[in-house]
Amino acid sequence: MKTVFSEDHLLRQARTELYGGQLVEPFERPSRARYIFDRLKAVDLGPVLPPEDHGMDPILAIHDAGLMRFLQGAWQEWVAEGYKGEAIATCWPARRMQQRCPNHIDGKLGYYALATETSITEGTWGAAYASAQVALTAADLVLGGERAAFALCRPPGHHAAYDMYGGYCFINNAAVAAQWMLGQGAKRVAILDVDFHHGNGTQDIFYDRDDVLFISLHGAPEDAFPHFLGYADETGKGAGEGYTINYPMPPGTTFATWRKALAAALQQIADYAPDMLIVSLGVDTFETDPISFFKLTSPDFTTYGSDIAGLNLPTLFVMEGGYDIDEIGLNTVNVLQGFEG
Ligand code: Q9C
Ligand code: ZN
Repeated sequence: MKTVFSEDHLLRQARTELYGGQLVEPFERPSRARYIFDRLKAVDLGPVLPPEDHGMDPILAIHDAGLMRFLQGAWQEWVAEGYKGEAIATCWPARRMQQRCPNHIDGKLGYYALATETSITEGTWGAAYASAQVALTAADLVLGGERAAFALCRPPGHHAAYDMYGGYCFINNAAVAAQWMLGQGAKRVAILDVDFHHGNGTQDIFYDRDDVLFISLHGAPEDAFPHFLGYADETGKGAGEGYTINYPMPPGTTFATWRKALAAALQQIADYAPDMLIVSLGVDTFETDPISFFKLTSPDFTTYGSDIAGLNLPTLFVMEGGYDIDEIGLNTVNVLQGFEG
């Protein structure tokens, strides 16, 4: 399997994440990508290619132009205000307040952020842009006839909604790739989100559409981030009714339970008969992930990679989360190797 990867992920080197009332070293850190890259090389998964620049148009086909402009300028505005730390939202347009974008950087951060753990830093936009180009270039490989490709994206994307960033995500790489596939001739695309967290951004983007089926397996919102989306009764709206499917699962969920949800999801994808499959691949379902509560073991990742291959669909894997960094390479590449059989 070919991988697409950009060193520009290194532009995102945040020093702080707001966690447990403290500013800690972010869980989403540059070494994640290096460990995955090292494992790909160690098992000789296949060639690693740089991204080709597809420009802004495929990104603006998914995201609000205001959000993209904001992400490009936020750091400069923050510094100009004289602030010393990294840019973090501190106030929100909460219930019964105006949904209008203010001028002040503090107001803009609150307007566009969906959570406060994710700081914006000097290189954040450059890394997010490169990550989206990685997904687009890997999508081209699948469009060009490859059985599968791996977009080693960093930063991740599935929490980024039409006009919101957060949960370590700025541009929804999987959604950008799906829309690109549709523009290049695919009639229907399925997105299977196996990251521990609900893919709220991807769901939001395609909620009223029937040309993208979105299925997510995740920690139940009662107990897990993003807390305000991902319930089983969210099934799409309008033309999209029935084309969003959620499998929320409780703390302690083991592979046996998780795999039953996956089997149901795979059947629903087969029934939908898409031209292509995108897997939002987060390995934070691992038993020792520091911020998650599922109990998958390293061999389980191989097993479910093989399950996904059973669909026999052209498949694009897009990297999302996974924070047990010592094992992130093994677990991620296990999925890809399991898929290849
Ligand atoms: N107590 C991704 O995996 N904070 N994002 C969780 C846990 C945010 C995860 C706090 C986690 C975001 C792409
Ligand atoms: Zn996650």
